[in-house]
Amino acid sequence: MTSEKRKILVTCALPYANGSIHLGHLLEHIQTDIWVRFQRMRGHETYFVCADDAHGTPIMLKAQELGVSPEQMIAGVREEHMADFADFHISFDNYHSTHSPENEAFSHEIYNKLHDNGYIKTRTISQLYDPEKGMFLPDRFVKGTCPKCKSEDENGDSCDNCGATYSPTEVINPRSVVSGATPVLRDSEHYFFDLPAFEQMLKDWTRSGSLQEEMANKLAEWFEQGLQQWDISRDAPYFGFEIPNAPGKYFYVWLDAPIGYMGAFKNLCDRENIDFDSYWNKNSDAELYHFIGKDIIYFHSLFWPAMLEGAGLRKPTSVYAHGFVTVNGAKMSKSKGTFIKGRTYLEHLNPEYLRYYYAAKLTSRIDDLDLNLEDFAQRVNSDLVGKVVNIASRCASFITKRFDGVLSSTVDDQALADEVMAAGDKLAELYEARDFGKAMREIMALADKVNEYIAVKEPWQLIKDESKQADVHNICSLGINLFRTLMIYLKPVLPKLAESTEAFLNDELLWDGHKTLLSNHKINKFKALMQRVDMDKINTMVEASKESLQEAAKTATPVASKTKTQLADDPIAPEIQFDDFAKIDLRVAKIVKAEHVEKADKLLRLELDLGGETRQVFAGIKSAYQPEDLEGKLTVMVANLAPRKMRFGMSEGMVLAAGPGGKDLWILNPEEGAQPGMRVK
Ligand code: NOT
Ligand code: ZN
Repeated sequence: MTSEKRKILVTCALPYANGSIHLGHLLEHIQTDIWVRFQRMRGHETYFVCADDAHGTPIMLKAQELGVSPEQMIAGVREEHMADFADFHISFDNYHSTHSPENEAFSHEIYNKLHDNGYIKTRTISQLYDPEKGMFLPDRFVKGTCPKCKSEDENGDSCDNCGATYSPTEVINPRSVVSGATPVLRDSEHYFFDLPAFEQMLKDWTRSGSLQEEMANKLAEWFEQGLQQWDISRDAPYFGFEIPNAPGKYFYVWLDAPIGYMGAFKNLCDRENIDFDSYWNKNSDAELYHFIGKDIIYFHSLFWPAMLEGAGLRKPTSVYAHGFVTVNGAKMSKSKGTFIKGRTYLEHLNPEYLRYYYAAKLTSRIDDLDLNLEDFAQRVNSDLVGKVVNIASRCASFITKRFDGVLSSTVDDQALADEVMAAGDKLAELYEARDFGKAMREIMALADKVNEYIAVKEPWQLIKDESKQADVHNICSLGINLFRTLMIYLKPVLPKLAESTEAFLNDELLWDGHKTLLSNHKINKFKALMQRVDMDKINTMVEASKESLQEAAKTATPVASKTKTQLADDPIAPEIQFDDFAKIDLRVAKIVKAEHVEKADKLLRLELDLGGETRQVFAGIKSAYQPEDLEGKLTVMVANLAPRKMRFGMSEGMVLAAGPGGKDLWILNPEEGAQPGMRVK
């Protein structure tokens, strides 16, 4: 199978350059990295590229809010993303940016070809425009009353209350999330890509390629609904590339994002002298794969192949979609601490634990994947530490202490050795098909067999018998050898453990090495190869993920800060039971003292009288109140919130306020007659 050398180019979806990498992104990057490492091990010429997706309105606005240029912001975020991926051992050959000269050149080239071939249409459309900010508003930057159920403060394109979807122009009392102004309708000429012209080609591509079954079904649904022309232009101000011969018009971020795959590869080709065209020309014999999440199938299986076809380039060999990550059975949640950033994870846990757990649960299908944190600890401990590494730790010391560190040349149990060595072909098929979960189960079943073999042979008993020394040597040598074979199989998943294994075995783990055993071979002293997962560390990580949100609200660093738009997107808290509600002790409190806090730009220090008891609370309401206006006022506080140590002192509760933030924030103010200390019910 390894004889025929393939040329393979692989990509992951490009993360947006305005947020941190979290465990959801990492599913995709780990899945792809395992596949890529496997292909490389098999000797295929494999390139793996990715980039930050740097354009669009949210990125432009976020940079404005931070008071930096978008170029500065995306450069900082890219550094952060690259460090996160490197620490999870994601082995990109290049990590570029869509805001690059290569990408601009390709975007222009492809657009010009589409234009010359008649696939670009223009027409005037009417859209909501923020007269104060002087910009057109994407749907998510409009809020207002739902036209169906009349629920207030709903999204510009859909209602969280009744689930209706609508056009932002139908929203009642719309307002701009950017400035608060009432948007007006305004005409502008837009550029469209003629997707329907590619319907037959796309149908053929769907059938001919190796698309996942679920993806082919999804496409069939879309064909049935009818393909639409795609709006690819946005008006200035926009952070992106200007459209050739269309002053003031920019490519919509989703046009140049996939082209960013080419830009990232071109940048690598120029650096390493790789023949770019042989990968992208219409008759290329190279394979091209995009690994993506299920939410962006439309872009990759309709727009992208159509754009490529229209520009006279090759189409992807396949697009592989995966599902979403849930944590402990639910959507990742900031309040529960299960919205875990890659960096937070790395501060507490070994990245290979996550690589293994994801591998163990991945299939080739589009199902969601649940990261159950207890199961995660249990699985890693039992499989990696308890099964695989255990083989080496049971056998190694005999070899070093008794046999000079040299493996014997006699195979003690040929049938067992053959079984473990023969599994390589099946495992290669499973890796190739992205059936990693099945591959991990096969490998662990083999590890069980090897452990059983050692347990039955009991070398630790035999060693006491002078006449059995050769047996011990042969048994432990086979144990070490089969540990090596298993580590060859696991190397795409666990590159660091494989590296330490190579140092220990004094041997490079190559895929074809699974067919042979080391004989009369000197190994090095065994050092512990992997620690057990500590549940306490997991709990600390979850706690830290809860905190990082509060930190984020306080300190405005480019990636951690919450922008207005993120606030607007904040998930609504999940439904709770009465018991949960009853846990909150709400009290009337009188603000007896309020003052500025030195060096804090959002906080006021409040002293609150709870009817006999005084509490200190730091409240983030400085933008809305002068301290002197607060003194003497009644408000409502959460009285049983665990005290929290802040940079400025202890905060012993929380006062309740309403509003979107900034100047628009009002503390709750009970009517006169309420007394400090009274329960709020
Ligand atoms: N930044 C996008 C996202 O959903 C992914 C872009 C992938 C590149 O996070 N493009 N295409 N097509
Ligand atoms: Zn509604």
